[in-house]
This record gives sequence, C-alpha cells and structure tokens, in this order.
Amino acid sequence: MSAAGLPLEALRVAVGPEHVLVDPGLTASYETDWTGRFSGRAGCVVRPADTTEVAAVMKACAAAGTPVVVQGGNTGLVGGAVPAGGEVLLSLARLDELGDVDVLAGQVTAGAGVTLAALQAHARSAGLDFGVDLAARDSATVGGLVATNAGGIRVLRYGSMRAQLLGAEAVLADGSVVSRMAGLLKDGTGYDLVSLLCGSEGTLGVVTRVRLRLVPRLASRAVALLAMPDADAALALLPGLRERLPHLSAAELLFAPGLALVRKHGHLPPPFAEEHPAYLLVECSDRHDPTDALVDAVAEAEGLLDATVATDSAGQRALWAYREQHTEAISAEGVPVKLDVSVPTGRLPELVARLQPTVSAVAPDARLIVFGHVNEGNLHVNVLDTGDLAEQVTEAVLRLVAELEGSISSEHGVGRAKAEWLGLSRSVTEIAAMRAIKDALDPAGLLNPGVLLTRRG
Ligand code: 2HG
Ligand code: ZN
Repeated sequence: MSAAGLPLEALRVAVGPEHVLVDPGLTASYETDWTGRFSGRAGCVVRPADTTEVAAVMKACAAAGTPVVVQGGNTGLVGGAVPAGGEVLLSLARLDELGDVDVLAGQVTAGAGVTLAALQAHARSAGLDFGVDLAARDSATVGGLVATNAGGIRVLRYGSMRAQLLGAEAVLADGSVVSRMAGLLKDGTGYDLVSLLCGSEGTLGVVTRVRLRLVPRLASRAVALLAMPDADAALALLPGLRERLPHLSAAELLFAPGLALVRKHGHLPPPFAEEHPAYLLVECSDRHDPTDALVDAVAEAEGLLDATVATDSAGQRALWAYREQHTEAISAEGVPVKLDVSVPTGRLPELVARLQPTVSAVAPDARLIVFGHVNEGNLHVNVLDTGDLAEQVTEAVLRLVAELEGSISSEHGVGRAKAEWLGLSRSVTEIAAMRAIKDALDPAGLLNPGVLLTRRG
C-alpha cells in the first residue's frame, strides 16, 4: 500500500498505470459536481475498461479497506458521485461499449459509461428508440441513470429507468460479480437484484453493464406551448389531454420566473406577445403526424391564455429550449439549492402555492425557480441566493413536501445532499431494512459511504 492508505500499486496493476490519476490537474474535473455545490478531493481517480477491471479495482480496495465513490457522466445533482475526501474515485466513463440491437427481442446491451445520447442514436439507427430522455443526454451515462432510477421527460409514456431495465451486471464490494444479462421478460426466481440495484446510488454494487428494453421509434412529433394562469389550470387539462391524445409523450410545467431566466441567458425571443404566469409544454409522438390531433385538443382546451403549436423540427426545438435550458440558466445565475421532489399529483398546486412563503420565511432574499414534470407531480425546486441558509431552506422545503405526503427525491436520487432527511420519506422500519441490505452486501461500508444512508456515527 502506498502513502495515504491507497492501494495505488494494486490499482495500477488492475487498470494500467495510465488509468490511475493522482495529479490534481487531472483529478480536478472529477472532484466537483455539475452544480459546483458539492466537491471533495479524491485519493486517486481510477478508470477501468470493463467489468473484469472493475472487479480487480474493488478487490484491491476491499483488501486495503479503502472506500470507493462511483462516477459516470458527473451530471448528478445531489452530490452522490463526488468524493467526500480521500476515496478512490471509480470512473466508469471507459465502459462505453454498445452491443448490436436485438431487433427480435427489442433489447440492447449497454456499458455503464455509454451516454444517453449515444444509446438513443444507436437504438434509432436500428429503427427503435430508448424510452428515457432528459436534458443532460449528451453527458449523462447509463450507469448513473440506473443508479438514480432516472426519470426525465418521457415517464408519462414509458416509465422511469427501472421500467427499461431487463438485466444488469454488477461488481459487489468484495470484487465478486453478479450477472443477469439474458433479458428475460419473465423470471420468477426470487429476489429481483437487478431492480434492487436500480436506485441504490452505487451503495450496493457497481453496475457495469445493463440489458435494456427498447421502444418503437415514433419519429413524427408535434409540440405545443400553452399559457395559463396557474398550476391548477395545467393540472385540470391533463386528464383531457391524456384521453384525447394517446400519443402524448411529455407534459412539462414552467413558470414566468424560470422562463425569464432562460430567455435572458439563452437570448431567446418571448414565446407570446404577453407574459403569462404558467406554461405547459406538451409533446405528442407517433408513427403518423400527430399535429392535427394536438391542434384540435388545444382548440378545445379550457382556461388557456394563449397557445402555440410547432410543427417543424426547428419550431419544436425552439419550444423545448424554454423548458430544457432551465438548469443551465439557473446555474448561470449562481449555485442553487436544488430540491427534486414529488407529491401526489392532485396536491401539486398546493405545493406550488406554499413554496414561496415557505422559502421566504427562512431566507427572505432567496429567489425561487420552479419547473417540472407535471404528470408525475414532480417539481424541480431551485433556490438561488440562499447565502448561508442552504440547510434551512432544504429542511423547510423537504418538510413541506413530507407534510403533503410527497417524496424528498423524485428522480435525482438522495445522494449526500438529502441523506439526513431520508426519514421524511421513509419509515424507521424501511430505513432499518435498507441498512440491513447494505450491511449484507457491503459489510465494511466501502461503496459510496454517506450517500443515500448517512454514516453511522
Ligand atoms: C430536468 O428535468 C432535470 O431538467 C434537472 O431533472 C432539474 O435542474 C434541475 O433542477
Ligand atoms: Zn427532471
């Protein structure tokens, strides 16, 4: 073992010396998360090429008792993939192999380091598509999507990442490998380890490859932006839109303050002649052009202040930009407190209405930007200018969500950011069961310590 308790020699043997990074100039980009809010020094960064090398890394770390933090595209928003200090940072970026698309089964095998955009392009080249999509598609990787059970903009149609997952290969904390990659659509042989790994945020094993379900490619699209007075009006439209538009594939909510930031930083023109308080972006995708159906549904929708339907792809991209550029526009203003929460859909308007007073009560100067995936009752609560009140703002918002019977993490994971508040969404019995599973699979607590479950102190 080398200085600082790192098994550097064993790691160099495992992955080749050029893939063990210790120079701060080389490790820096792995050590801070996308938002700039979470960072810590890694003992070293290790970049294995495949499952066998990941297993060798885990064996070396287990033998040395060195904790490991697992990282994919480093697009996470809850501090779950950056070191707390001194861990081996295991980057899965080089596990970027994509298997041939199995058209008969409608499945594909992807390495943990494959980006979502690469996976989508690969599926489309075979006449199929992948059911999950989100704004960070160019950098977010399959491993991270599985680790967080990512959601995104198509959950309404295809469900979250777990619903796409038919198999996984993972390296456990002791370096042993579990592999269920046959892509069986029916399998009644006991505990579903693949599903358990999904959403475990790298705390139970290192997912190295997955078998994924693909969906039909629906290349014809229509996108509409609807202006409305408030979140109630948007929710009231949803059942009718779902019924009239069986090809509905996204329903996204945004508000005037977020749109103003996006326009400012993206230099975008206003979508309508006048400003409006709330906006619903809807998309339909089908084999045949869904524009007429969407235009009819919009014409009959009640309570709209204005509406625009984009038919060509440039116009559709322009409407999506108002929604997808929120994250970057917010970060251009400062380092936000990001709280990704969900409530039972019917309680969304109450959450929206109570957020501003809740935040203002603890941080009067803070700026609130809210947007999200309306069908799932999922809001992205971003708070800027919290100063040294980030903790208090987090606590107040998460308590409000718990009061509304919601979840403190909808699709970004718990990470380090929210681990201490897990008890607001999970019972004492549930957390005890989760700890028992963690202890069984990772008795020394080497994998992503402090992520999801707090360290026992
Ligand atoms: C999205 O829906 C992502 O765009 C990011 O989940 C949300 O930046 C955020 O808060
Ligand atoms: Zn989201």
